[in-house]
Amino acid sequence: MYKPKGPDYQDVEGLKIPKAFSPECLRDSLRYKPKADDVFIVTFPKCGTTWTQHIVINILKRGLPPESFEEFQKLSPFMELTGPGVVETMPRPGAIKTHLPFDLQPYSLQAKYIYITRNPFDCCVSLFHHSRTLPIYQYSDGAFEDFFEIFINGQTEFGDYFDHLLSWYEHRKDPNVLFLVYEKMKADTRTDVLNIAKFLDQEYEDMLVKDVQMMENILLQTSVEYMKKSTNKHFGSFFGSVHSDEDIDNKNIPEGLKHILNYMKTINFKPQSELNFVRKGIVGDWKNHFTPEQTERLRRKCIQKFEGTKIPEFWPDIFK
Ligand code: PPS
Repeated sequence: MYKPKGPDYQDVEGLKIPKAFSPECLRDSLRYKPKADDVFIVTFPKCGTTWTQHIVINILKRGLPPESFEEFQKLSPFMELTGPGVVETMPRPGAIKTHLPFDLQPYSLQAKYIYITRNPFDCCVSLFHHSRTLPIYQYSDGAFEDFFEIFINGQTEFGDYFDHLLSWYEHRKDPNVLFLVYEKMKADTRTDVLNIAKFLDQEYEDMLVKDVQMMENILLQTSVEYMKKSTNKHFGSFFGSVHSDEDIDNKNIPEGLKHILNYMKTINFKPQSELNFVRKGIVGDWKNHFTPEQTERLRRKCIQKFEGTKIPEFWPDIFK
């Protein structure tokens, strides 16, 4: 029987995560108790997390981009990867990244949650490239036809795309949830930057309305081209390189990152100085990947899963 080959994952607490991640960091993250001033940026992977993180950080820093990749990671740690210790010591205001479905997300009515979704077709393509690009997945030879099966059957990291989205969609009108759509944010970034600012604090929205130049700077500093330059090199030096024991011990980095660097010593890969983490950042790249049969199958799955919701209205080009 045909068994599609997927990226290297592991099951922890019923959730698939990359095999390179520390299981303890995930377990500890699930037990994290949110603080009243916590802001979480939550997504299914590849739906616009990094973009939203940069927008939030630029707003919190009043128009300045993160000074360095290290500062970005400190201000916006990926909790399941680093472990929650880093969140406890995060400089505030900051914003915590997670990829958790609602039922697993550490939740408090006092904390804020920004959820961003993206159409499943482009999400599937983006996650396919992500898995091929990062050596930890051991998937550089992965085929799209295999990955498509993994995605449509809900066997990717962080679970089923549809269940993830539906779990947060139910909460889209909660006062402590801001629900965003990648394609809408792409079409009118300015409006969503203002929405995010207002959600963080009315003071930030007022600041951006008043300071037109600051708004322009933020739009520039969170553009795909700008982020390619500021991000991809750093991903290469971290996730595309072999690190010595001494280097790992000396690095002042969280346990979860050390776990990954140690894992990388156990696998074979060709080091790369740059990784295309910020890749194309466009809408509709799926048309370059899907066969007519795959398009029809995923469309049918969407219709079945989104029944009774207004989710198809997010993507009128796909669900005419
Ligand atoms: S991750 O690994 O889950 O954190 O990835 P995530 O950041 O959610 O998604 C990566 C995709 O978002 C694109 N991207 C952007 N799009 C628009 N504007 C900006 N500034 C931007 N930055 C990143 C990135 O290119 C990935 O999409 P694809 O389709 O692969 O290009």
